Amino acid sequence: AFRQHTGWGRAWASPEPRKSYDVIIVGAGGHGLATAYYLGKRYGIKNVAIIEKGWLGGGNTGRNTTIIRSNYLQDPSAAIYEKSRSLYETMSQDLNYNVMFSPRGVMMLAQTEHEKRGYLRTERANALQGVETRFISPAEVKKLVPIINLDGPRYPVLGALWQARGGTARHDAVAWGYARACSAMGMHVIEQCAVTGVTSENGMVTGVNTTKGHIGCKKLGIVVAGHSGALADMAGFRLPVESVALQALVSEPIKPCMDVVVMANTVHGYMSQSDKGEMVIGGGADGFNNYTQRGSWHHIEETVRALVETFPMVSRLKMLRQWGGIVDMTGDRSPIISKTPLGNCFINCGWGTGGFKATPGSGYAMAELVAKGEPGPLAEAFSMYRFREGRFIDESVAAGVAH
Ligand code: FAD
Ligand code: PYC
Repeated sequence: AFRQHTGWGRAWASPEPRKSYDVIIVGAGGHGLATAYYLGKRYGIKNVAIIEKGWLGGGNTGRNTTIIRSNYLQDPSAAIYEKSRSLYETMSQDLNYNVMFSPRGVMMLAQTEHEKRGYLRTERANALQGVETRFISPAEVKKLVPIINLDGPRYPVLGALWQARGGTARHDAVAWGYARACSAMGMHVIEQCAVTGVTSENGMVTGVNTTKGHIGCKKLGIVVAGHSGALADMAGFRLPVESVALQALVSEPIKPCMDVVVMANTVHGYMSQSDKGEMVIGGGADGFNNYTQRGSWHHIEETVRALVETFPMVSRLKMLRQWGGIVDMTGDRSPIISKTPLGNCFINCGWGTGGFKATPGSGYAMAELVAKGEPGPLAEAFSMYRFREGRFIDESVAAGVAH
């Protein structure tokens, strides 16, 4: 007789909110959950609520194309992205949850002389930073990616920046694994509860108004990606961040044909193959501010047209699904992990098109900031006040995705 699985417990509890907590984190995406996880694990702070307006991981965490790499140019970026990449290596063991980390290698194609010079510079910077990357020849590109067309009609492949230890992971599992670990530490993950206001007294945060009533806190962490501007507004300050849509699409599943990740940043397309066989594809971000989680039609067309030049086989594929997420873009394409003008209120945002790879490192650094009230070495360069002081961390090339 057919028997269903039985006895499967819930991975995380669904409690009603308490009157107050030591720490409230707004946003149960990967970054918010990772912050809570490290607050408990590294600082023993467990009287924590993570408040989510929708469902856990339903924001950009569950919408991204899962590329993990740390081949950035500037020292503070290389430090935090490399820390993050290394945390991915042990994440499944740390959380006892299979996040399917697949270090299959990531390559960024150089398709103009300018791009080639840029990647050679990054290769040398990475060598000094202890990040293993290598500029490889067109012949090596072809060996790693047999389906590529090196002589593209507009842009030939002149080589690539190759990070063998980069790769992908299962994005939902990252959120679910952290949520389970937080719940097991006694933290409250509160879904379907939107924060609608931030309350304060004498310049110090006292709590949040939510669709489930007021919830008090001693410290507040705002980790809401594309909605950071809205939350900052509630807390009484302005952020140098814009919100735009970034979209992705997947093809029908096909036989294994490409076992590395390829980004073609000049033509605005990138592609990997999922374990199911779908080709996972993305392009540039929309050029106008918006909060719709879908993206514009012309971007899909431009992305696929660009990829067809480099991967002619794409022209034979049927596309199955398309979706979008709202990404939070700073002017220097680097994140913000910062104190704010409101006392005991901290913000983590600005990861833009590239924060999935940063999830564990970001949580690690944000937890230190929230616990100690001051940034540690990984976060200190990423203060929001750098925009006032002109200390930009320019990563417009390494961000990869055109914006
Ligand atoms: P989110 O997962 O968006 O979490 C924020 C949460 O805050 C959301 O769940 C939201 O519902 C919640 N929230 C918002 N407002 C409120 C409120 N008022 N009250 C309560 N909760 C609220 N990065 C990479 O490194 N590699 C990639 O390959 C990659 N590809 C991408 C492809 C696409 C199509 C997109 C959209 C993004 C991509 N990114 C990629 C970027 C990456 O997804 C994000 O930078 C990262 O996931 C941000 O994580 P987060 O936890 O901060 O945000
Ligand atoms: O940051 O590597 C990245 C990325 C790839 C696709 C979207 N973001």
